[in-house]
Amino acid sequence: MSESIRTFDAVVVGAGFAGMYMLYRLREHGYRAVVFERADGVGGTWYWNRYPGARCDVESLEYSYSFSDALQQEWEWSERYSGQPEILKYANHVADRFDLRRDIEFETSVISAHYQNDEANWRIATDRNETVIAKYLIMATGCLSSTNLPAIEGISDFQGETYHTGQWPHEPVDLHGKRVGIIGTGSSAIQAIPYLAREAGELVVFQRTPNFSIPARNREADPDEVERVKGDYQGFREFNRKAPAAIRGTMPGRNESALDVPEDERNEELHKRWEHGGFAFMGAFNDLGLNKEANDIAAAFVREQIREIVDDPDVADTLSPDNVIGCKRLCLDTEYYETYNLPHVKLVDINKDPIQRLTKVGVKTDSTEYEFDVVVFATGFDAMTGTLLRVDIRGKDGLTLQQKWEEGPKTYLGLTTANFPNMFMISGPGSPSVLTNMIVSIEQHVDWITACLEYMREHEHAAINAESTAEEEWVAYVNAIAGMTLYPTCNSWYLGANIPGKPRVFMPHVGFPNYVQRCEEVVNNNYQGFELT
Ligand code: N01
Repeated sequence: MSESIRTFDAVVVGAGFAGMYMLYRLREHGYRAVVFERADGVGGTWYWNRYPGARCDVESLEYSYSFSDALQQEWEWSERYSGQPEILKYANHVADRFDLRRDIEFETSVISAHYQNDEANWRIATDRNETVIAKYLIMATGCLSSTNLPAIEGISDFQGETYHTGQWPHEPVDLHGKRVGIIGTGSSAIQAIPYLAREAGELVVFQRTPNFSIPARNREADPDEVERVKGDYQGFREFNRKAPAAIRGTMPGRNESALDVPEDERNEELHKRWEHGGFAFMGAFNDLGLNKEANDIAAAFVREQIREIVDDPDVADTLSPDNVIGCKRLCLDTEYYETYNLPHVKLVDINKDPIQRLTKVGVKTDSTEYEFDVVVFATGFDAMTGTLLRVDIRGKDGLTLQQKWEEGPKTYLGLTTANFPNMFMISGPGSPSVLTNMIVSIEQHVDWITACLEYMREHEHAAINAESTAEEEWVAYVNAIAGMTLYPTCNSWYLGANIPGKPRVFMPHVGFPNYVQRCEEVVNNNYQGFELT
């Protein structure tokens, strides 16, 4: 019996916020599409990251879809910053409301996607032993979806429970009275630690690099603010899209250099923003991300707050970063620093006392063997490229994406990569993605891709392929903008520096409005930089 192969106009990989909206638009325009999703539900990042305390740090009224006014009017967020369960509920609501599930195939991973030159389409294989054919391959696989488990010796020897924050179990994990160790102090750990400390009998935090964290000051949603925003939601969205990171928050940025403001006024501004909470802190002055001297002022202010909050001066010192604030992703917290005043919480600086290995009973450092019932890895992700490179993607003439990106990701607009025709990436490397409100960036990419597909249909084009020169110029441009900021000055995951052996390339595009403008120029110039056949 001959194998029957299903064919589609488009295959979308991933049913997070990007994949769901992509499906909605494809259907709206009459394309036959299927979404393959490895999980058994929608939500992407919010499906996987269920660790205690997981919460979005973009305010709820902004961190939501704008494509349907009915949706944004009817949905009620309960808090200033939504917790993971509420965001996942929202994702499920969107899937039901727009009847998306009938075209999503869950518990199905795409393992390979090979471009067929002669047919100008993609042959895509899943782990269900199925092959499908589609003209378009759309990777909506997320920027932070491949977890990073460090190569610490003895992980499999440990006889207690181990968890990764990015793959937290769906059923509640009982930590009551248990001895818990946590490795890592990034955003996930900084959110989880206060919650773990509430339950654990003993909590030991292993820190390699301290991070700057600003209080989130989460609270219940303010009905007056909700009413005001819903009164002109589209106007609110448009205004936010013009902000550098497409996030406006509830306190406008101040358009003045920190160096031009007298010291007492400077402190007052920083205090006001520390009390207000959230990313508004970095909007205190317009050069905190650009000028080291200005940045030092804000960094010193946060160190001062840490010293005030944390009782033990040595612990405060260990928690105080000495690098550029905002160079690594700024964290938002609820009582993170306060947690270190609890008698059952201990901080271990693994620069001074390195982890040697995990043992049967716990974690062994140079000086001590700590015994645990549970070890939590809050060790982050192989960001931006990890998930794309785990799929065997082959473009023209069998070129693999792994070969092509050996020295780092190369894309045109962060949406396409040369010699992989008809393949799109939503929030791919080289696009603003993780430096913005992700949902705004996702919507912009999905709308751009949809318009491109419509253009191709109208002009009867079989394939779209980025030109190598356009791509080289784009990569150089993305690097040049990053080079104008303080971002490249530290070992962040934006640079791939958290993964041993990963090429060191600054991956996201800095700035949203300037990026949108470039994307529009490309379209207005008949898809400049693309070869259409
Ligand atoms: O991961 P991270 P994350 N030995 O990479 C440490 C988004 N997010 O999951 O800094 C010991 O930031 C590592 O140490 P170092 C957000 O974009 C958003 O916390 O490399 N330690 C670091 O402390 C965020 O940036 C939200 O020296 C090791 C930690 O593990 C991104 O996700 C919430 C180690 C990893 O920190 C990732 O955050 C949460 C080793 N071998 C996350 N390897 C919200 O929206 C790594 N570490 C709220």
